[in-house]
Amino acid sequence: MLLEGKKVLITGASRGIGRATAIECARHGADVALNWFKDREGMQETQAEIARLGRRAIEVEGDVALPESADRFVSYASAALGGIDVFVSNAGICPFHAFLDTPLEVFERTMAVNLHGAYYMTQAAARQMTRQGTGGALIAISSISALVGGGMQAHYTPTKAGVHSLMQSCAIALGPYGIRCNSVMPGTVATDINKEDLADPAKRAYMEKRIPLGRLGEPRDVAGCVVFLASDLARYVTGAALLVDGGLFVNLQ
Ligand code: NAD
Ligand code: RM4
Repeated sequence: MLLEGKKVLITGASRGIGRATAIECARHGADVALNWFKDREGMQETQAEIARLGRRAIEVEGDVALPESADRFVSYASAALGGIDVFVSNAGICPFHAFLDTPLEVFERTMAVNLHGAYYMTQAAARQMTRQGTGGALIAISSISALVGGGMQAHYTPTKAGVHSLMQSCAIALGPYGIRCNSVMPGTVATDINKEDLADPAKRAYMEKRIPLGRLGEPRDVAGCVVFLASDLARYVTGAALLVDGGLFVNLQ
């Protein structure tokens, strides 16, 4: 029970890594607030699973790309739960596309959701935490893609490098308030975000072969690491990044 009595807010919590993180936080004793967008059914499944664990899961709909969603989520959730201890910026999209003909809207939407959304949400959470004066933990779901490129991801990888950079700067800005800021960098985790990309058996087999631990990641593999960074076990960790990739990054040859 690493998060007993903590209040945790998570964006994009209706499915995938966000859902697994919400559930893992609840398993560790936290009450949670779920931001979600369009996917009511997924959000309700997450909520039901958390209720089964005997914890509270409140929900607030909102597109993270809109600055007003951040204030709404943070103010509503902190009022309902009685404050915030942990904020996880997870919501993200990755519409795979070749670089040379990526439509402007695809680039702009990816930036708006993944990077601008993370900034608005992180800032709103940090403002609330500093008002409370009780410290806290901010965690961004970055990616191995912050460190290495992807030929079909030139509009996506800069957003993942960007959110890690955001955590580094926030670690400095918010250290004096006792707020720790870190990134988690998942490798390739099978979720809806890459379902189509990994539907090609040759691509899937290639990815699996490149991972020293021999399998793609599961959302729960990432969730446990978020719980660690959110917990007091990581009380002297700030400005750091934790790769959660089964060894993919170091596998050159
Ligand atoms: P997913 O598609 O299963 O989940 C994404 C979640 O974000 C969904 O709940 C979706 O509804 C939500 N979302 C999308 N746009 C939103 C918006 N505008 N506002 C609010 N919520 C929104 O994918 P996932 O793999 O769980 O991705 C979660 C995060 O993990 C993303 O930031 C992604 O970049 C990152 N990541 C994923 C992988 C991977 O291999 N799956 C690897 C590294 C990093
Ligand atoms: C990740 C990484 C994975 C990809 C997902 C969509 O950041 O690049 O390999 O499948 O994004």
